[in-house]
Amino acid sequence: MRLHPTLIILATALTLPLPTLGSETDLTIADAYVRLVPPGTPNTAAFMTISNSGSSDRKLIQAESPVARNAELHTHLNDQGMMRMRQVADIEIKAGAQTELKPGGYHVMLLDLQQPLKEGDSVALTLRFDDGSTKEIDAAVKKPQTAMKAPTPATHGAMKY
Ligand SMILES: [Cu+2]
Repeated sequence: MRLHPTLIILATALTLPLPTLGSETDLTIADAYVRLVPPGTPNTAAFMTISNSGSSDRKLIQAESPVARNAELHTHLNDQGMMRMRQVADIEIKAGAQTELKPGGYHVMLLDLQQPLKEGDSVALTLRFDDGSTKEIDAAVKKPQTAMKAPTPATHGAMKY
């Protein structure tokens, strides 16, 4: 029996593995939370663990949230014993590794809060990565970790922008 060439091509195409749908599925976000701050505090920060199961390095390049007028990517630097925040262009998540955003390190800074946040509230965050993919997550508002070793509790609030 002779198969029509078109049928052969069709049959071959059907047996090919499905194309991978971008690298969006390579990234997973866990333990996302937003630090509870006293009412009237203009800014807060979001923390999370980002895991990259893919084979190429990824970068978090942008964040936004409806609760804040602006969101920035920040890190903390130890400047002669003083922990200072600095804006960074991106936060890298190496292939096969994970990057923790945590107090005293990387964080998503939420600037100019549009509403007071209560413990247990859920804050929507949109995270944008360098491959063009985005992740929508919900972060619970939580009290600051007692393990946080900031030199003064007011470090975040006292920062000037
Ligand atoms: Cu910050």
